[in-house]
Amino acid sequence: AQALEPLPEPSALPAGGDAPTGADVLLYLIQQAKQLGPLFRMRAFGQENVIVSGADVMAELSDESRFGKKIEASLEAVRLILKDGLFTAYNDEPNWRKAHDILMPAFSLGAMRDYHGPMLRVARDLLAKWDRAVREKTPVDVVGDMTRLTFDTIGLCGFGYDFESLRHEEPHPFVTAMSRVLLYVELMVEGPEGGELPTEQFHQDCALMLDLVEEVVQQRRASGDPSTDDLLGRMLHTRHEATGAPLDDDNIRRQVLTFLIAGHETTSGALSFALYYLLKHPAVLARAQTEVDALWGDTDEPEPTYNDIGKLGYIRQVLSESLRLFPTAGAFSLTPHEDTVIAGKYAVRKGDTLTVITSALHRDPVWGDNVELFDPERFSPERVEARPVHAYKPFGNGERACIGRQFALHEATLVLGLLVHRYRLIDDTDYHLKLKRTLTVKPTDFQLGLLPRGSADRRRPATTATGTTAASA
Ligand code: FDE
Repeated sequence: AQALEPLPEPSALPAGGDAPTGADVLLYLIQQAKQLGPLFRMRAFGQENVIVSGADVMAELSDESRFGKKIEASLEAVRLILKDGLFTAYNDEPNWRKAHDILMPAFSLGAMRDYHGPMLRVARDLLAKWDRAVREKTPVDVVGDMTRLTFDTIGLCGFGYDFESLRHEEPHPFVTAMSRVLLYVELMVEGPEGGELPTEQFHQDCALMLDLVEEVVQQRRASGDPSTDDLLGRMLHTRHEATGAPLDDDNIRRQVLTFLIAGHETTSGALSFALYYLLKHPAVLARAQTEVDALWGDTDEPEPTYNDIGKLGYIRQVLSESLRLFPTAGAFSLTPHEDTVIAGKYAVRKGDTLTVITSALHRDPVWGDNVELFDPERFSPERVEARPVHAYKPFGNGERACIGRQFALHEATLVLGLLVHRYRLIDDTDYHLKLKRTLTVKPTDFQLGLLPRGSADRRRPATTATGTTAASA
């Protein structure tokens, strides 16, 4: 057997000696991974993590007989509000299996057919809002509006509840409270800036969120609707097949909160990054537009069907590539079931936190020589086939992987398709990507100019800035 070695560690903290916080942590870890390799040890904020960024190591850690999800410090903090909801439940908490089994059918491909209509309704609210911006010649706030869109979508599809945030200027109070709660959670882990945690505010915000959830549940109960077509219906009216028990009321509240948070934060970030990359890569945008034009033709009122979404293969590649460079759920953590040795030479113990920095994994050398280059061709079917499957984990791993994956991809493909079909994207402000992180990572201060596309745009063969046709580029 190979001799054991200590894990590499960063030699010193970056300039200033302070541990980086917020979005800088991510950039710092991506940088360190490039220097220290696929595995290294990181001590910060009183915690010790093994940072994982190599595709080979990820393949090893994907073995669920040896490793499982770890609720590390930040998820432990999120548990203050989400308790034993799916995202934050411990693996051995009975409510995880129960809710997982009850809710899985609500995320099957078949279920997506039912969500398509409400998704389209919300997408049209977005188009109405952005058409107004076009008429008034004002730029749009991409992240704000993507957040409104994804929040309204999960509300309507999951719970039959219309938050109507796209129809209002102010962000929804739930979203405002939630952002502060996520910030608070981050401060709990990384240490409060002024020395004090805004605990009073935190409790108020949690109460506001739980009240709203209560209202959503009560409205459904009062309607007497016994259907099990959406998440809430399934939670209220199905029993766990294995045990015959339904979900209890407190757990239902935690699941609704979980879906409202998980269902919109990550998806809005993914859409925002995709728009950013489309804005900065005219040849890619032109090719995406060629794809939607071929499907929907020269009309301002396309009627996307459920089946159309499966035909938007290139738009889907754009999303996949955006999620490679900036997976919006930036990390997930695993722990070995028993003391063990990884990568043939590093000893790790049961309970240790092995944190996969997904954006660093997605820059492993298996991705080629130019890992920073945005190139949706990486996700052409042949190239996906040729790559080790565990090199790409934007939705986490194994049993605890994202239950909302198909939902998020259907929604995001539909919306991106509609947007590039309808608008030209104008970079008036020469936007430079700036990141913001609270639990998830997103662009920030991202203003986008829009012009309507007309028949002339749709007829013209798509050309790139350098004049080659996009389809052959
Ligand atoms: C989950 C998830 C994950 C894992 C985490 C850990 O492991 O820790 C991840 C990575 C994710 N997710 C990601 C994502 C991205 C996107 C875009 C999304 N995501 C979306 C969504 C939507 C919805 C509704 C969701 N999502 C949900 C969810 C849930 C519930 C969960 C948990 C699961 C379990 O069971 O655990 C998740 N997600 Fe996601």
